[in-house]
Amino acid sequence: MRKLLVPPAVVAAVLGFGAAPASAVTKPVLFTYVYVDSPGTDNRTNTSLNQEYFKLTNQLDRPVSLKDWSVKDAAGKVIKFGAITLPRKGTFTVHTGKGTQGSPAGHFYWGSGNYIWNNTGDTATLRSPSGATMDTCTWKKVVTTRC
Ligand SMILES: [Ca+2]
Repeated sequence: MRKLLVPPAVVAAVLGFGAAPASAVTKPVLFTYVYVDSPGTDNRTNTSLNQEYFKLTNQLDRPVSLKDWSVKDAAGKVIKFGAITLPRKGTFTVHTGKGTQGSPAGHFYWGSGNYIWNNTGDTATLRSPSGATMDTCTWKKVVTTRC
């Protein structure tokens, strides 16, 4: 019986070698920044509360709905998002205090009357509607940093 010899290049093409890998984005939305310590005294004014915030960034090249996604701190305080959509590669800022959702554009408000993020250490956890952990950001000292 005659052997069918297949040139290596053909085998590679059939198996998909050399093609761009289908890169799965494991974290479509990330914590990119936390500001856990409001400037000045923690006097619980709304201005001070809103100077404590975090940022979420969409890694994808398409919009992502954050409806029913949630963020919680280590103590279990939770914010669940309503019908908001992160634009492609877009970033939202979520402030601790009160404000008009989406005003200015890209800014949202936890609506808390007290600080959420512990200055000396905490963990922010982002969850999808199914409860899957999508990202975390942990700090152990006062930080103004990227996650
Ligand atoms: Ca704080």
